[in-house]
Amino acid sequence: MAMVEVKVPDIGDFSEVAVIEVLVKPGDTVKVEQSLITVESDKASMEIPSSAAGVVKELKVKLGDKVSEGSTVLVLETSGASEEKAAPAQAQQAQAAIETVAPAVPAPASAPAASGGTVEVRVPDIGDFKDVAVIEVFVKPGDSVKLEQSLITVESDKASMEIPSSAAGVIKELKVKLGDTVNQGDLLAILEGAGAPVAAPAPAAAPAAADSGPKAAPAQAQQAQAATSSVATPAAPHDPTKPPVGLPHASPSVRKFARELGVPLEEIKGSGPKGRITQDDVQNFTKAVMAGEVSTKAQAGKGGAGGGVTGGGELNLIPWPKVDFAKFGPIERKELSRIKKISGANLMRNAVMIPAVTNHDDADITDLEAFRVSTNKENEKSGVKVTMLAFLIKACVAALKKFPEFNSSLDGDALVYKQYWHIGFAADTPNGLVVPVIKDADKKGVLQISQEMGDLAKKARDGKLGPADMSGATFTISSLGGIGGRYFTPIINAPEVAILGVCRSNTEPVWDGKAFQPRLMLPLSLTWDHRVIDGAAAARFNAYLGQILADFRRVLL
Ligand code: CAO
Repeated sequence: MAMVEVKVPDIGDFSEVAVIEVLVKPGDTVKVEQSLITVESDKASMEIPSSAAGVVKELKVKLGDKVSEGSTVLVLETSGASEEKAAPAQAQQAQAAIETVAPAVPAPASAPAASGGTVEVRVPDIGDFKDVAVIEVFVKPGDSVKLEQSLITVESDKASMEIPSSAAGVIKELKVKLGDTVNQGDLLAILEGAGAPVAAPAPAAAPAAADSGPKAAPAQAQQAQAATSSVATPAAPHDPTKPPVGLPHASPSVRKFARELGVPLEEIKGSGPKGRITQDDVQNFTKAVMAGEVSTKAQAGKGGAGGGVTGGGELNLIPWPKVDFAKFGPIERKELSRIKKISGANLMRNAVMIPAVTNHDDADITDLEAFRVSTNKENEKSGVKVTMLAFLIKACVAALKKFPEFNSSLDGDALVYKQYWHIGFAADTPNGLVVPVIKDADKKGVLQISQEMGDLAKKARDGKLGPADMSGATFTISSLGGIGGRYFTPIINAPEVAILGVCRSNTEPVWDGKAFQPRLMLPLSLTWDHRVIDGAAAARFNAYLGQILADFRRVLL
């Protein structure tokens, strides 16, 4: 047994290229010449083969790393015998790569065509690649192309490469089509317009992963713009539950396109020759995923397609409707405020993740409101106005003490019961909703709570609340009483487990057993997390709250 470091061989001018695929992992047994990683520059991608056989002990690169010739890819544990062969094998492999991409004769420049102002673009020196098939055509007559823009992809049984334009201009005539075979010097296109012919870039071929020998391509290819090796294995039909067969067969530009979209290439069935994945395949796959017609392997693992939550996984929602509103009438677009962006994300999470239920009830606050009004009259000079919300905070503290799970938070499989009672209240501000917190509401009187609430509400409206003013709440009240409404379903402010919504009180006829009496009734809406609280407990909480509000002396009990 011996350890062998497998290094990136001479890959010509391709230095500091990004690792875009890691094809093996520690513990894997690899053969000589088996592809280990794929690297990609902005022009080309190639697979780096192993120079020895053995078991992968340690990976020295990860996705996104940049490597150059000589960078260690991994450490292999080899048997003694194969280790001895490893060095020559490695050398040979490196040699193969050198021969494939080493610098050599510059490719011919584009030749001005006979007619004035046009330029002929021909297949440059592509080494040993003879009669290679055109498998992709990226341009069409009328297209403007830049110097070095890929025009076509050609493919042999070992490698594929994109052929760049040797000049900039507009394509007047395209001389090749899909399925044609081309050789060095063949006319690809006639360009006209802007670009003068420039010393041409020529394509380089990288060694195919499966290319076993130094026969790949001679050195001339160095100036090549685009080279890619790919294992010519047809992509498997899409079945996210099955591991992909072979590596995705796609050109560098398609790989890049897929990577930008986050599309798993190995899950796409290629429609091109030999199962090659085209840009259209990637687009169609993306559309199918977005429409919920297929799911990716990642989605299948989490629950799959099919609308809704399956297998305990995440929501698989259809895309948000995209409407051009301006088609229907004048519009004005305004960015959401910072507060709205932040609170929106929180509300979204809480609405989606909490199995929330809302109980509606009414509390008779006839006497309490009379008491509040008289207290405010007595305290007129103090400047502190006692609000119904302050009474509600105090009443809620009493209910939370009686039903402690309403003052708790979920922590994995445990409930954390808090021994403090900090009550948040939703405050409407010009910039959006904020929730300042009255700390230790159990230790404060209604007057003090009213005063603090007034101060915090002003701070909120002035946009001066700090994080400390808004953190630590154990329960929240959202009061729309000053505005109106009957009932609503507030969203729990996680990690709290319940929230009380309050609407405007109304004088209503209430049957006292003998007759209808006019009573001031306060609508209450309690939303609770069903993972923590049961419906019966919620009904009891509301009933108890109603009793306290009906007779505030109960707070003292
Ligand atoms: N029933 C009847 N009248 C009520 C009432 C109720 N439940 N609650 C308040 N009122 C009255 C008040 O007595 C006051 O009347 P006066 O001016 O005659 O005294 C008036 O309505 C205005 O009250 P207010 O809303 O300014 O004061 P508040 O203490 O009730 O509330 C605050 C303060 C900061 C909570 C409130 O201004 C606010 O921002 N509310 C909106 C909260 C919100 O947007 N919630 C929805 C969140 S979505 O989940």
